[in-house]
Amino acid sequence: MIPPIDLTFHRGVEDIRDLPDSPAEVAVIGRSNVGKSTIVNAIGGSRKLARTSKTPGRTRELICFITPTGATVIDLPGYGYAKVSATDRAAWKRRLGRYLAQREPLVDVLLLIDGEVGPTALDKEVLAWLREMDVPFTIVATKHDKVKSSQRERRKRDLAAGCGVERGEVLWVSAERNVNVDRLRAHVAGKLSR
Ligand SMILES: Nc1nc2c(ncn2[C@@H]2O[C@H](COP(=O)(O)OP(=O)(O)OP(=O)(O)O)[C@@H](O)[C@H]2O)c(=O)[nH]1
Ligand SMILES: [Mg+2]
Repeated sequence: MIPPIDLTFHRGVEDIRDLPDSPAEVAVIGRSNVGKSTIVNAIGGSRKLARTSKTPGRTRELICFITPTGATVIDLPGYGYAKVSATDRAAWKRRLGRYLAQREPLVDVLLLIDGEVGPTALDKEVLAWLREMDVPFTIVATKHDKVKSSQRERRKRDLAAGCGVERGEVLWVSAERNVNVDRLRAHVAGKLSR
């Protein structure tokens, strides 16, 4: 078993200028309710690290977690929440664009795609954005446990195709059932130790 990454909550910030200096940073991005905070908890081996919720769209801050060496993991605000106003949506886009373009320590973005739902239009927009901006990213499909085993092969093929990547480039995880959490930890640990 790969041990959890030693993460502690640092702070939540509105402005990227308030993020700490860091030798390497991994950010977690994805639509509301996709399981970002749950993934941070799985990486860190504690259910209490990042707040998870049944009411999506609450977190507007960039939540920063830090390792003993000062490397950082960021839980970014979720997108695609229906009840968000157009103004808020525009503000989210501006802030995310700024973060991706300006955050120098950023070494990898984990783009979370709901395994049960597949990539939404907004997911594809974010993906196009990451590609355009040449930001390194890794696609993580969440909630593997929610996809019926009879449908998994097809779902894996469709999700990868929808994201325009090879099947092997998508890391399927279930935080709930501990599927591939080891692989995810190893992936993130590798990025943070650069
Ligand atoms: N079945 C299952 N449920 C999961 C899994 N991961 C997360 N969930 C559930 O999905 C819901 C949302 O999880 P969060 O981690 O709060 O999602 P989030 O992306 O941080 O959401 P926002 O912060 O609102 O953007 C919670 O009820 C979780 O328990 C999983 O692997 N399997
Ligand atoms: Mg969250």
